[in-house]
Amino acid sequence: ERLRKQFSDILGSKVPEDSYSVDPTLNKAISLWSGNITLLEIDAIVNAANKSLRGGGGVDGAIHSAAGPSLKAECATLGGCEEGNSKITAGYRLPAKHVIHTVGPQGEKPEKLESCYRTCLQVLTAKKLRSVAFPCISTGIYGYPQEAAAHVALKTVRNFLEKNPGLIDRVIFCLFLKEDVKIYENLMQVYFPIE
Ligand code: AR6
Repeated sequence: ERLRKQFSDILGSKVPEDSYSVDPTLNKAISLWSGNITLLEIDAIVNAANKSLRGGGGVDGAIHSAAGPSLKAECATLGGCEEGNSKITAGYRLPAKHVIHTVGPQGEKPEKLESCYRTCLQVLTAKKLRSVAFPCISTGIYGYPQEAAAHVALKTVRNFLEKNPGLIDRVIFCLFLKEDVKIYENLMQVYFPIE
């Protein structure tokens, strides 16, 4: 209750119903980082793609240009991807070993966005990969409100890590925009509290 009070001072009415326990092991696995996701040397970076998996603008365009044409060639063999689902490829010229392509919802559809984060983590752990970086899926061209999307992202990652202990060493939230840095810094106190 004390934590809820503290959060509501910071967050106004947007305090989630669930309250999250302090868990230093989970906290150690989470990083916020601001910059270009294509620079990260990590097991997998997530691409905010579209159903065709044939490339596009935003982070999708940046990942395809940095990875080179072999990425498009592999994507073309995958038969597209449904909204809320995720498919993995190699990273080619990227420093990341793999790319997990996920298709976010257009507009505010929390169940679909949650499914993006969850299926990315499922694909990652199914391949025995241990580190991943997420961009803020759907919050650019697809128009999902940033703060609402951050709640979904943090909640889904927290729940997955709790249910699947020991499988993932690091989850990086890659925050390209200053507003997202602020939003995530605030919400970390809710989903990954330190005291
Ligand atoms: N590194 C990290 N984050 C980035 C980068 C980057 N290099 N570039 C942009 N972002 P968006 P969406 C951030 O629009 O909303 C494409 O055409 C950006 O600031 O890339 O899911 C696809 O093909 C924002 O915070 O993805 C789809 O058609 C976040 O990445 C459609 O856009 C997501 O913005 C998907 O739209």
